[in-house]
Amino acid sequence: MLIKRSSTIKSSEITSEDNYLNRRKFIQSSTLIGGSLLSSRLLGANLPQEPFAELDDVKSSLYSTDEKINNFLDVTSYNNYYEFGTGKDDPYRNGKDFQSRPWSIEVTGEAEKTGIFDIEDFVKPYLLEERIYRMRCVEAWSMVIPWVGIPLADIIKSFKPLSSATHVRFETLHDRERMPGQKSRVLKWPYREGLTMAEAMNPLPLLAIGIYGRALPNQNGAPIRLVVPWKYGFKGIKGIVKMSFVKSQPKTSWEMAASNEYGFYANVNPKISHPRWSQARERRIGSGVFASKQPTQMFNGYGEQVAHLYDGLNLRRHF
Ligand SMILES: Nc1nc2c(c(=O)[nH]1)N[C@H]1C(S)=C(S)[C@@H](COP(=O)(O)O)O[C@H]1N2
Ligand SMILES: [Mo]
Repeated sequence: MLIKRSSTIKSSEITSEDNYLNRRKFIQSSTLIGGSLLSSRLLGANLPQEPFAELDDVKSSLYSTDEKINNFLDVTSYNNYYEFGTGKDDPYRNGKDFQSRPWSIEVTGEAEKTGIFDIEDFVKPYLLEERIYRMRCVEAWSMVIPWVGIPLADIIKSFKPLSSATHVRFETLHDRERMPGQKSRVLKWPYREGLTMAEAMNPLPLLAIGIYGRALPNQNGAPIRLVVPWKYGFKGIKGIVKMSFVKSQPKTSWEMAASNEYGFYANVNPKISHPRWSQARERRIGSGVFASKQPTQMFNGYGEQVAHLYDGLNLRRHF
């Protein structure tokens, strides 16, 4: 496996969208050779030690959008990650020296299999997928990001949750020295998020370990973070150290901070305004200062895959 240190990656390799699109074509065409992808590459995903290391054996996914992707610089310098500060470039600046190895993930609660797993063992059994998803932040901006990861449903199945489990709950690392933003009381730490079991078992949610075919940069949630493309970005918890199968709806960080503004469901919905701003439109990052905002789509455009999850649920009340 090719491992590159971030400092040895030329900016020409990572900032140009054209290069990336070429690389994507390469990935797609290489997956076609002999139709052998599934047999020969199911050997297991290798997770590199170094930030920005290239990830091997990534298959492209039918769930990807063909919308124009955001460039690497947008995706890695305009972030929300309050553990490293609340400014958009704070995670990029203050997350530089964060060490995401060694790293373990604790799995607890209502499941047959529980325990503490090293990140490498946690992801090793799975084939990596590239999923190009829209991401809509609750702050009314959006991006299109090429994630690399593992479907959450596959990982959950391997732990054999019990029928008593109604929700899955996640926690970010809690360490004020390594995550200096946790010295501020802007949120209650650790950052917490959750999904219903039905949401978690939908094919769309991804546990991402990379972007652009490379290991996740710290500011994007290294070494592993959740991506739930039909929900507001804050559901996509970063730096995950704990996954619990629980018997009731868990309290999430943003709900605890302001339950009238941020609900548990947080489904993207252009018709339900945030108390302080409209959610009808969004600014696509990178589209230019003078570009007009584009309309926000119900469920961020993923309704075909997820609308059935909410049959009979009052979305105005369960926002
Ligand atoms: N632990 C943690 N996870 C987090 C956040 C955070 O502050 N802490 N911010 C969320 C918000 S509001 C958004 S929009 C996305 C942003 O992901 P990105 O910076 O990779 O684009 O991460 C989410 N995950
Ligand atoms: Mo967000």
